[in-house]
Amino acid sequence: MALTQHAELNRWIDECAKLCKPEDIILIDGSDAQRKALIQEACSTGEILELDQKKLPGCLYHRTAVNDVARTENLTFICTSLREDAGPTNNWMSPEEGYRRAREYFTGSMKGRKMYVIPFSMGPIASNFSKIGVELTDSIYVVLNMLIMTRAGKAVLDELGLAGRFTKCLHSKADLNIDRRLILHFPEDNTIWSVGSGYGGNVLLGKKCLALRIASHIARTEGWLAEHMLILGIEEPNGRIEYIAAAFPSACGKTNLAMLIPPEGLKTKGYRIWTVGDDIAWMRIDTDGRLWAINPESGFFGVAPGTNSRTNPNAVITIKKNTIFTNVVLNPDKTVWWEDGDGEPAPEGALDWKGNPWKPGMKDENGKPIPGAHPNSRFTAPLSQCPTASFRTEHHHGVPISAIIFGGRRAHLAPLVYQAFDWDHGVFIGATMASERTAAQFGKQGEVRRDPMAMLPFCGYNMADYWEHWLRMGVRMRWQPKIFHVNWFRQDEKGNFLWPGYGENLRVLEWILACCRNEVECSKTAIGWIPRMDDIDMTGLNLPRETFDKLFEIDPVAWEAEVEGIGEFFSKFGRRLPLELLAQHEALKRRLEELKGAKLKQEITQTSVK
Ligand code: OXD
Ligand code: MN
Repeated sequence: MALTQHAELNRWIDECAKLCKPEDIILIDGSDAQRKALIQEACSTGEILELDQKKLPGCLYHRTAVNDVARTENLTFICTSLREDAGPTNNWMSPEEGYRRAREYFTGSMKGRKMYVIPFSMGPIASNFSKIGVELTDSIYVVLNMLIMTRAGKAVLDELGLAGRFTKCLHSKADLNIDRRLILHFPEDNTIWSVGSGYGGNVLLGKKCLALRIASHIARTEGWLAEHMLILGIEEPNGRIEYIAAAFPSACGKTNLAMLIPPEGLKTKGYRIWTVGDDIAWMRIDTDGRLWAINPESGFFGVAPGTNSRTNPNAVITIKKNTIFTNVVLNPDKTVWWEDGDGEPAPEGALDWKGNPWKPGMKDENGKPIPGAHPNSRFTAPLSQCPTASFRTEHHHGVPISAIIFGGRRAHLAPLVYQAFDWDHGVFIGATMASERTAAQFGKQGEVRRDPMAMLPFCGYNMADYWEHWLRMGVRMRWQPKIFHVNWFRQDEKGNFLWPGYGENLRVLEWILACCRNEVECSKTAIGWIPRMDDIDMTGLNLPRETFDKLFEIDPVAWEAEVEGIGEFFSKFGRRLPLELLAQHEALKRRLEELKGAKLKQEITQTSVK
């Protein structure tokens, strides 16, 4: 009997089964009974371990293969007929080559295993915003994660009906061999093929692969935006809620910002934070001419190390139950631990993320500390468990966006916050945003990595066309959100952070919303509008005047080097680069020259006065 009532879906499942040769095909219906049976099965093979069900009810533990702990960008490809359509920032392969190479790895890859068919919806089922995908996988770990991260099961098949459109997502762990691993996107076929990996970002195909790479391509043709952004609501005591969407490169604290707790000094103002999403935003222009956003996901796939009651108390509560922990320390009492988390590590009997006996203070042969949890170890938890989860996550319309924020990690260059002069300037700011490598990252420290709109690894087509699309979206909106840039990571000469970050960031968000309501006047600078000191509420913070000044210093010489770097980056895109961005680049250059001239004049006057 056919597995579903959708003829094309049945045909495709058949085709993939012939290729991968599973011993059985199981349709994921979304029921609790089926989920529990799968957990039992995965526990019996050791794929998953049940944690202490009293201390961590519903929680599970998993380890990935040692060489399979992060997204493998070098093995991730956009497979379009024309190389130029993938653009200079993506790895490209022709669809013929992609299918040919991956087919070899998929051949017989599910022998002796089951193939699970997961119908899933990105976004609330039946919302105009949402997209349906079907993932075929040989991993129960993937099924259990997808049940948290997406709306999955029979209701999605019902919505798909007899002939609905869906993204074909095929995944097999195969032999987890890094030399036979590929993450392929075929935007022209609405298809994703991922083989040889078991790491979330490579295999939860609804997330980065569908909701960003494939969705960004679809969004361009359909006239909306698929972005690597958190969505957050800020409620004032009068009940008014304004929503912002913010893009930061991976590992810059998006999850923390999305669940922010108002700082002590602002508590009396009575703000309340609503978390809509921590990673991905799909945004459309509605009939009111405004930009509305949904979070297509229904869970968090967050980085564990660094998550604690100080940095993110809401996350700590969120992951107390029904959570899957991956590559963290397993304590002898079947609880979990990670670096910079809460509590002390178990003194004896713990196992590290590789499954080796581990205790605090262990060092390798070079005397370097051996981490117990992998730095990219993760928790997968339902969004609904977050104490600040927005009541609008299931609303089909999503939430109206008042401000868009771009953020980078710059030690010296970028001020704490500045506002774009207009939409095109905001697109330029997003297109040129960058971060400096920290000691924790591979590569030369301090090196600038451009990560436009935090989409560098996630844009499914030519980045120049993507900017063009952003510019056109601005023209189509009657009410454009205002665009800002923030930098929580500015340092002094000694390398100390100038801004405390975390909950204190609300002070900056408060200013941003005041700008959106035209309630404050700003100071004009060469790079954008910055706040006047009195307009950022510093109650209870004790930030000295000179620190504030340093946070907003604009050094024309450093910015000149930045302008040069931007020029080099833009030159990669040749004639496809939108003229509007070239014009913005020229205008910035001109404003910086003026600033340099003015500073020089000031210095000369000061010297002659002395
Ligand atoms: C993520 C990422 O996992 O951006 O969200 O890498
Ligand atoms: Mn992300």
